Parts: sequence; C-alpha cells; structure tokens
Amino acid sequence: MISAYIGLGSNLDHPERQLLRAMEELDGIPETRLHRASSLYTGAPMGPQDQPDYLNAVAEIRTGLAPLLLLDELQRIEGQHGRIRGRRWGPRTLDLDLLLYGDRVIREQRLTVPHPGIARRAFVLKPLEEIAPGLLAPELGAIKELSAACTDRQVRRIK
Ligand code: A4P
Ligand code: MG
Repeated sequence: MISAYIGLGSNLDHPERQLLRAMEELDGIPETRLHRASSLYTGAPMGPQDQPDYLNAVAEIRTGLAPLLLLDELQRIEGQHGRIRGRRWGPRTLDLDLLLYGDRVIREQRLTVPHPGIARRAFVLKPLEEIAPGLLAPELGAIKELSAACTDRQVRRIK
C-alpha cells in the first residue's frame, strides 16, 4: 500500500457537507482506505475574488491503485458532487487534487505529482502539516519548512 495525500476544497453548496462526504467516499475507493483526515480550514479564494470563501482539508489515504486509476476515482467522486468545470480557479462544489503519491514524481499529460501548487498554497500546507508534520516530499523537501516560509493568504482552522 502506498501513502497518498489528497487536497480537498469546496466553496459551493454546503462546503462542510461536501468535504465530509468526500472523506467517506475516499474511504470507499477500491483497494483504498482513509488513514487520516485534517481539520477543516477556511480562507479567502485564491484567484477570482468574486466567489465565496473556501473550505479546505487534506486526507492521507493508503492505496493499492496506480496513480492514474486513483485520479480516475477522484474525478468520479468530483462528478458525483455535481462538479461542473468552469473557469480556471472558479467556484466549485468539490475539488480533489492528488498532492503526493508516495515518493513518486509523475509528469504525464493528465497528472503532475507532486501537485505543482503545493509550495505556494497555505490552504494545502497548513492541513498537510497538521496530519504529517515530519513529511518530506520529493523535489520539495520538508513540508514544515515550506509551511513556515509560505506567505500566501491566511487560512484559519475551524474544526
Ligand atoms: N491534473 C494534473 N495533475 C493533477 C493532480 N496532481 N491532481 C489534471 C489532480 N488533477 C491533476 O483539473 C484540471 C486537470 O488537472 C485534470 O483534468 C487533471 O487531469 P481541474 O480540477 O479540472 O481544474 P481546476 O481545479 O479548475 O484547475 P486547477 O488549476 O487545478 O485549480 P486548482 O489549483 O485546483 O485551484 N482558493 C482557496 N482558498 N482554496 C482552494 O481550494 N481552489 C482553487 C482551484 C482556486 N482557489 C482556491 C482553491
Ligand atoms: Mg483541481
């Protein structure tokens, strides 16, 4: 089993419910179980400001699925949440990003791992640091140090 980290985000249609349901659905992916879930964090949107604040969290899963099959499952779950792909960085009911997949580095058309936004996004780094304070990410290094150095917008842990 490989340890993988998933970033969850929502800012439409009851974000808290969207994230909690998505956590259960991660646990329901074939050959996969939810290992740890962070608290929920809230913050202003990155990108267009004419949209609601986001709720974000990070989950650690243990999976036997290959990366692209895992991505298929994440996109299937997004679809179940009524996700409509609109403008870049626009509002969404559920966004699931594959942040890290073990210590693998992947650069394929459909999939870049580590996720390219990690180092710049407090809404990823704070919850990731909460559940994996000692984590070292391939190409990026210590999550704790990235988090300390991140000058992105503020995020606030709510529950
Ligand atoms: N893709 C490539 N690599 C990956 C990966 N590691 N994980 C491809 C997931 N997908 C990956 O994704 C577009 C394509 O990326 C997929 O088809 C997949 O093959 P998408 O989810 O359709 O597009 P998107 O999410 O609209 O674009 P993007 O640039 O990924 O947006 P982000 O980065 O997800 O940002 N503000 C706050 N505070 N919190 C947020 O969570 N989220 C966004 C969306 C904007 N502002 C935010 C937040
Ligand atoms: Mg995305």
